[in-house]
Amino acid sequence: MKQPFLQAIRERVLVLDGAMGTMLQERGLKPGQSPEELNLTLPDVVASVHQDYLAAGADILVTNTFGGTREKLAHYGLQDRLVEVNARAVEIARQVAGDQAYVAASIGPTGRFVEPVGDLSFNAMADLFREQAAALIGAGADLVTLETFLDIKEIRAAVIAIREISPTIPVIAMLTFDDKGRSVLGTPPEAAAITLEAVGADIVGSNCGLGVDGIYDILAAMRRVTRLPLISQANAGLPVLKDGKTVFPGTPEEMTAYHDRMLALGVRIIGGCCGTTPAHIRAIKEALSGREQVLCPAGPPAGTTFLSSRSGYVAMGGNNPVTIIGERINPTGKKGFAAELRDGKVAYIRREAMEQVAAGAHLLDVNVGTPGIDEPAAMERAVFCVTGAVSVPLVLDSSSPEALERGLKAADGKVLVNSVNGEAKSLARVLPLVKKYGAAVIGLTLDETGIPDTADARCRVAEKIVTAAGELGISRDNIIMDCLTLTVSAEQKRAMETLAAIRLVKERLGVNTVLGVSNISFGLPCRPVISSSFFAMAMAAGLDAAIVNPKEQAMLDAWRSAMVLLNRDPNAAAYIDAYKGAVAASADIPAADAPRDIRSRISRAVIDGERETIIGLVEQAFAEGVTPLQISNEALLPGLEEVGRRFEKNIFFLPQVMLAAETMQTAFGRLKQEMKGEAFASLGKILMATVEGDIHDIGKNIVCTLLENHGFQVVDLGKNVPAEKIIAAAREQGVDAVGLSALMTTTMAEMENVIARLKEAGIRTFTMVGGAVVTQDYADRIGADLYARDAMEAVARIRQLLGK
Ligand code: HCB
Repeated sequence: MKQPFLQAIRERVLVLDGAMGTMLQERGLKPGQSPEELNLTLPDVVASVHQDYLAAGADILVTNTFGGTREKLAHYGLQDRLVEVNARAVEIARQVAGDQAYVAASIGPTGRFVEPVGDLSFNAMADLFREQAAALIGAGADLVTLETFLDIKEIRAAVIAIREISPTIPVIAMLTFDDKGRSVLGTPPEAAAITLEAVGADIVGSNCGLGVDGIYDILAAMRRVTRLPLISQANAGLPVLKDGKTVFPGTPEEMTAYHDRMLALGVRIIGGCCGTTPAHIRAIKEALSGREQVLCPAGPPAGTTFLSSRSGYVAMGGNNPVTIIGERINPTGKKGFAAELRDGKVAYIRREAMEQVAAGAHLLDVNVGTPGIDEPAAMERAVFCVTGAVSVPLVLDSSSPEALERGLKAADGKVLVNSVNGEAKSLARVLPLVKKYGAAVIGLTLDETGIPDTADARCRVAEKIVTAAGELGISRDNIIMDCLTLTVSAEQKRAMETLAAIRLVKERLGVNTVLGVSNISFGLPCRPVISSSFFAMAMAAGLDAAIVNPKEQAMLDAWRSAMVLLNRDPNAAAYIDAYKGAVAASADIPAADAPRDIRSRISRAVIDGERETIIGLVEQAFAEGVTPLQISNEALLPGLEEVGRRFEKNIFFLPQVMLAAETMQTAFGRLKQEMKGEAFASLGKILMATVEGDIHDIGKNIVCTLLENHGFQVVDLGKNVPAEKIIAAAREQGVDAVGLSALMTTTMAEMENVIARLKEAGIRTFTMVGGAVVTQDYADRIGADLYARDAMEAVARIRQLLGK
């Protein structure tokens, strides 16, 4: 009998096997064939790969089910055989493993993204994983391994789905990172580890994408925020192109070079990914034998509460600076915002999210509770909007469990739920959501009897919350206690009792604390004076987080000075940075340098991804006499260029770029209508396409519009267009020129292919190429007739070429 898996990795480092796909290709898997189908048609071939890895010393054999979700199997018409394909794979691995190795059920990404980045709902994504995991676990896998995920939201949905089926099966969760240390959708390793641990992964780490050195850096970053065992599954070095073939240059010996450092980091499973073979696995096994394998993951200090978003994270408690939670996304007392919520609009939310973060908020509270609305739907909209606009983690604030659950599904990372209280009903409804969706929770020290008068009684309510949470497996690090601020003008004696309660719950229960501060000054003149003083006193009493208006200068002043006085701002660096050269601060921080000129406002709207407001701004520009071309060249394009710059500097990530691109397209749709008014006789017929592999089409669309606008008939084949389709259309339509667009170095080569094939097919039409990375020199090299730097040049040069 084998030891339970999690116990085994506590005692020694296990070796996981190497690449499956390349091994199957060597044994006859043809390009375009489903690797998973071999579980049914050639089980012996699959078994022979497992045998080779077992013989090389692997302690864990990974099933041939990476593409075994319904979504992936459907590409090969195998969706109706899902249970068979997955269960058979477990049986094959089990037969080989016997008692010598564990069987890990592999699950890979679906190839789709979750809303709002993609078009699949959280529920639909979770269903895909639930179905595959049920087949794998039902067939007796010892553990599940989630590999090569690119999107934190997708892998989060996968872990949640698996935990619904089995709360106990060991789950490994791995993302792939690039050499800048981010996943494709912008998630750093720390945020990934925080989110995956929160939803119930037992082991976190990284596979694919990088060699051992790169994976080591990723795991070291994860170790800063988690104490979980880690896994390393590196490629055999970074791939290089040799004689037209991808080759992984890492030798077996190189794969073992980081072992000592990996072990010291608390890596408990080492395996291989692309390019690794049984020889690599044997080298890893040999290198491990005889080494000291003590379990020593240092990890973050106890008592730290971590929260995460898609692209960032926050550490709360301990010696970290007090966390500022922006309170402004709350319709209470804000008629305009409440009206927007009823109309399903999000402009206020986006603006407040950006302004509060710019003013210094580390987390944003999102409350959309107002009468007469569908609160769960509004919560989802708000979460999508805030996560698209800023990268701070969220606090979901609602008394409706339905709205909380919708928000928890919509979120990208580990959020803070606001709130649970000591009432039995609240504990029963809120805590299971916190556990299932991997959140932290604010506990309010009140119960059926109301808010207790004394600090001691509030602490007893806090204890009740901590105990109930503990019974569900929610740790103290994930409970932030709110000892409740009462209005000092009404109940003057109770302000100090709140501060006493903060000290008491921290001392007795070891949990972090939060306060909604502003309530203290209700009913008094010059509220910021009282609020900020109370805030400073609460921080001195040990407060870890505060829900405040970060745009209120007095609050930020109190926070910055308290951080110096409490020794949480080393060398007062942040304080000096904020106030150097400052004259006496006075009013609220103004809305971030609001641009006046309409062109700048349009640029700004593109950068901020304001799809709802962009049309209004374009209309205003028309009214001011700005021409469509000026709007395009002097407002929209500069905005998008800035987006590109921020993307390059890792300030923006793909979701923000996509939002900006959609905003740009929305505006351009309106410009196109405006330009259509000008009719010309057709000067010629031009076919336009973005080449295969490339989905950038904004530039190509602009070229199409300007060509149409200047009297050409345009046949627009769209983006990611295969060469055959371009050639067939050029032949059938008898076009005068074919214009190709490509924006990536990797897709430029496809333009050369298309031009060569047009020539081969005997189609004598002019060819034009363009797109950010293309140059005149490159155009000459691939035999294009002309190159255009921008859309105006495309029109001018086509006219010149065709003599029009
Ligand atoms: Co994209 N992206 N992107 N992206 N993206 C770029 C292009 C990078 C340069 C950003 C970077 O890394 N610095 C980079 C390419 C690097 C490279 O290879 N050198 C890049 C990457 C890597 C990627 C992904 C791989 C990211 C990822 O997933 N990790 C991915 C690609 C997926 C794929 O294509 N298979 C990706 C995705 C996206 C979207 C979807 C988020 C979005 C595109 C939305 C859409 O087009 N519908 C996007 C965007 C918007 C950009 C940036 C920010 C802007 C591109 C753009 O539209 N520019 C761009 C960064 C940048 O360029 N600063 C970034 C504005 C237009 C008007 O310029 O050059 O296309 P243009 O067109 C001009 C001109 O060239 C000429 O006229 C136009 C008008 O004046 N022209 C032609 C264009 N086509 C012509 C054809 C002709 O025949 C003649 C003239």
